[in-house]
Amino acid sequence: MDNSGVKTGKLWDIFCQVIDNYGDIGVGWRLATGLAARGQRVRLWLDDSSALRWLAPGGAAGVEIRPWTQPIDPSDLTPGDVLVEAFGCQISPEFIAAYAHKIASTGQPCHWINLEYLSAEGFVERSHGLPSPVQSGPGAGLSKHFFYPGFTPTTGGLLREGDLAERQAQFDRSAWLAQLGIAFQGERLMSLFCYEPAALGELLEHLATDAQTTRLLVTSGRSAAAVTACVESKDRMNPAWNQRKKLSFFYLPKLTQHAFDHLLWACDLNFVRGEDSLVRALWAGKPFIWQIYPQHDQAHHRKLEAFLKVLDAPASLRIFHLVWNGMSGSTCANEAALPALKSVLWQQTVRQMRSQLLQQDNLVTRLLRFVEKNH
Ligand code: TRH
Repeated sequence: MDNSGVKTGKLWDIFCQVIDNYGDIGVGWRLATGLAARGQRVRLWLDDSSALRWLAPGGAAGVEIRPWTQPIDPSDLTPGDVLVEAFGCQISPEFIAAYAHKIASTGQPCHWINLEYLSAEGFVERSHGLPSPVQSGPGAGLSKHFFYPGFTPTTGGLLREGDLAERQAQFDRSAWLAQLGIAFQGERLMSLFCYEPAALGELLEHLATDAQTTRLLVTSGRSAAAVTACVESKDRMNPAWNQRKKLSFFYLPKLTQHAFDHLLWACDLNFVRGEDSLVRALWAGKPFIWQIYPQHDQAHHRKLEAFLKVLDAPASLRIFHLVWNGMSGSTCANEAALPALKSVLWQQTVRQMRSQLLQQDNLVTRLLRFVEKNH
């Protein structure tokens, strides 16, 4: 047994489909390694594992990556003890059939977890842990259970490694920046991980005319493309927009998940997006702005409001989030100036939420306990 009172050594099959961006694989990988660090054996089934080449090039002991082919190779139809379907993916029917057969023939309990997206909305507490009987298909008669990550003790919690505080305490900012080739001279550092925020142009404009010098560390992919497009357009329309060189850019390579943490720890303010980097920004304890993953039906508006409430965001932080997420109808320069003006207040807010969250068990502990308790 480990210190959660949980028996060790179950074999987990985590199924994860990469839709777009890096969130699904990022969370799937973190969950897999978190379980492995707690003595579990994990097979992570991925339809596209290519992002792991840069996100986690070294792999991890106890985690085996399996290609999720359609159909699954018959020789791979050997289910373990726990089945996790991440983010509403549909586990292949042949694998479910093999799992149902194993349960029927060995009498092992059914541990079938439906891992949902992170949200601060009220339904999460109500829905977390509920059973969902399977009515049809090869799993008919079995029951899945919803597992909702969340920010309160009655949800599934947040992913957080056991050695995070230790790593953070040992982090050497200057050495890390130097290793990346960033000639740091005391300027304000901001990281940028975003989609295509409408207020990006205004923010750059403000930073270019601010009294303080800023270096923007731009992550690769969509963020870099958005910044490049913005800068090109400004250079065309008003070549003198950054004449005083108050704003400079450093375009980052793709970072490992470990190094992505270092980026957030190194900066004075972080722009993050999606799901996993939001959680990492919370653990970093630095002021941050979150661009939520946009949904067609605008469901992300409610989701963002719910998070801002849980964060107990002061008005300035709330306003900037609305602007950054295109929800205020305004991108005026005054609002774009807020990150520079309010960072102390924002830091206090983030620190407060962080210290509350650190008192709660992490997601892996809760999941292990949930699996043991439910059967
Ligand atoms: O990439 P994302 O926008 O992922 C999104 C969201 O998770 C969203 O909820 C989901 O529905 C959608 O994908 C399909 O943002 P997120 O969640 O922060 O994931 C990014 C991951 O990539 C995170 O684990 C950090 C990691 N990362 C690195 O490891 N190195 C890097 O250089 C960068 C830029 C990111």
